[in-house]
Amino acid sequence: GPGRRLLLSTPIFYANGPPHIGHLYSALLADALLRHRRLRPPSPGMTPSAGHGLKIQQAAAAAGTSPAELCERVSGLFRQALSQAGVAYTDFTRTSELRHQRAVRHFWGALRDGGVLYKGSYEGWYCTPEESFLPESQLAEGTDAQGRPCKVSLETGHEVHWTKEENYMFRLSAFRDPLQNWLRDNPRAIFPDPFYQCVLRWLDEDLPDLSVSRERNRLQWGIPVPSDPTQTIYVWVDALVNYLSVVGYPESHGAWWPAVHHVVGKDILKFHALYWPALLLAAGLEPPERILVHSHWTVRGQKMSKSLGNVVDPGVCMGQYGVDGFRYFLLRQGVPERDCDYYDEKVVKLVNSELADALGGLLNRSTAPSINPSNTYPCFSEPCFPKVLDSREAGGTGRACAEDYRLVAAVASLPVQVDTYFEGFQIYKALECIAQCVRQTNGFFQRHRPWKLDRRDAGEQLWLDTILHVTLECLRVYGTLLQPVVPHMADKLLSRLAVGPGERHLSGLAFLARYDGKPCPFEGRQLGPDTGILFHRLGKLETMKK
Ligand code: ME8
Repeated sequence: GPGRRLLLSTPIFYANGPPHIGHLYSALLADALLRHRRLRPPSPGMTPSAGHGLKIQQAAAAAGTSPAELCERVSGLFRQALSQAGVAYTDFTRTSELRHQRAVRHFWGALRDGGVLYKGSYEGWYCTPEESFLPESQLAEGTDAQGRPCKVSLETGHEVHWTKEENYMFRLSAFRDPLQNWLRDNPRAIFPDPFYQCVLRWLDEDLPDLSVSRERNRLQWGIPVPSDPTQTIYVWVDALVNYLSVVGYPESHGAWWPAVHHVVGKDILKFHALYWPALLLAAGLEPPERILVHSHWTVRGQKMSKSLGNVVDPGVCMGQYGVDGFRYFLLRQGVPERDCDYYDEKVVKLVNSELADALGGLLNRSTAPSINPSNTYPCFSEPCFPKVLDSREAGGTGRACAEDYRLVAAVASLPVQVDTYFEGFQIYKALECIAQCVRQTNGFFQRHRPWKLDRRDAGEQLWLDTILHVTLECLRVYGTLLQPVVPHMADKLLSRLAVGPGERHLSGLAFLARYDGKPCPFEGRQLGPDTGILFHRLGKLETMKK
């Protein structure tokens, strides 16, 4: 239930290159989920870090620096991008931290004591960018950097190398039944459903044992195997245990574990949905409560890659579209079930129409001095908008029409709808519903032409104030619900409506209380100062980019 402890994590991004919009997307999903939870009674959360492994060791060598120096610099870039984006993480962990290394050594000990490790000679095709041995079925013919034919990974196209070494192996093959049982008992453990089905299919296929260490002479950048310094612990075991070290494993994780939700990209689903739960079970712990999976961002139809030179820098985007504009775009357009395509024109079009015109325009029009000269939260008049549709044609005093009642019903049910979508990891649907309600409210305002009403006429004034009251009540709901996605903009909106810091929770929302015959705490209140346009319309791209 709400208010209970929950650890929300993002992947522990590799520190071998700067952040891009895909990384930011993962972090924003986690951030919005967490912020949404906080709209209900309070609870904490965590986020990212950097890493160990061959991939980083090689990236450092290529950059003519040490792995430690590279990690330091790149993790700084991640931290900076996340802070700029307003990702409100409570913990930014790095695998280089002492608490983490202690946790990994302890975890290794638990695996060893559980009898699930054995030493074996391992031979196979190794793909360094994926930090994995790949079976023949995962290979294809390709070419290396010099254009010579070579074997490559079917999935990522990266070159693989024949590698033979002594490794510690983890008896993954023994965990098919436990994993199947876990998934059968927890049909929502992996979300959205297509990914759950995908993991079930994997479990029907081969489940070979997993190599969980590397020879020290090949990989120095990592944690040595306790009691066997010739071996380094496999980077994925190291990285995954980070989720435990951050909650105080091995001493105090009990307060959290397994109340953890991992947000991950589909590229690392196998590590999180097969290896990680199996390793946890082997170490005497429960699998994570939920794994929330999202697909990838492509750029103008292409995979983002350094070699194509099309990597989109989130810092540049936030500079161009504003932090909130960019957050809104990624969360409104990103659909976890499928890959989404990024291009600049799409961002401009979306934020201009939904944030600047629809939402900003509505606030602007309904609080303009010409229409609300006293700058107060206007009063609701029950006879103008009786609880039951009572049109003037039918002899009643009500001025509201059937569409207005539909608007009120839609906004009244919006918080529950949004809550359901957040719970179901469908933030984009929550935002779509809000955008739909904003459009309906604009329709309501437009339809009744409040600017044509005359304040000197007592009857017209009551109706004018009622229109404004309903509009501001709608805006108050949108501002409250949008806080997890566009925190700065929502704050600006709510401050303008004089909604205090303690009145921004979902519990006390009480939309249109007067309509239900209850007092409205906002009526008659002085509105907050006009601090300017809610969201500045973005100009043509050419002029912005110059
Ligand atoms: O895999 N679209 O780190 P990593 C959306 N260190 N999200 C994307 C993306 C894209 N095009 N590209 C990357 C690692 N991501 C390991 C994780 S966790 C114990 C260890 C996001 O830096 C997505 O979340 O390669 C993906 O899973 C993650 O970045 C991979 O980050």
